[in-house]
Amino acid sequence: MPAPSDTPLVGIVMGSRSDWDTMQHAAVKLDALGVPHEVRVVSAHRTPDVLFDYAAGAEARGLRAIIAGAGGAAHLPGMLAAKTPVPVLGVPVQSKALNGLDSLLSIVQMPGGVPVATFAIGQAGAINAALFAAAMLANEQPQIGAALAAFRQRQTDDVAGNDDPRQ
Ligand code: RP5
Repeated sequence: MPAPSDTPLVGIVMGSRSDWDTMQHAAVKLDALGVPHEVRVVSAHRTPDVLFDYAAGAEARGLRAIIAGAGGAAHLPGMLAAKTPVPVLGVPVQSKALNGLDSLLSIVQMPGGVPVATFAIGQAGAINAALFAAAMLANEQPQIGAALAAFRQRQTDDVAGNDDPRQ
């Protein structure tokens, strides 16, 4: 069993600080599951060179997945996927103008050959991207697999133990 390490295995990136309200939910979930991760603002449009540098170094730094959140013309996940072999999990941030439909379509409609695994708009997508990243790591990192299994069991028990909505 590999020793737990603080070296980030997952990168959480977002197009703007304003995306943190959504993306913090991914960080909270990774923290809860004991998945070492880092968090950065990387804008496809305002700091494109930073995006390219981040993508270029991601694999060599040991990142096993990148959770990328962006809103509106949400090009960050797709451009990362174009520049790194590390799997990119895209989170459409709920935009003010179009409620995140613009974000969703910008992220999900990738051309064949450059995949981005796209999650739900907003908080649910951020949480599920973190759970998915943990699942990707579970086989090789048994402590992460155990934390994920325990979370799923708690979730099941919570629902099963509160099955009368009147109470
Ligand atoms: C995108 O534009 C960001 O991902 C963010 O969701 C959106 C708005 O950014 P701000 O104008 O709030 O910085 O690039």
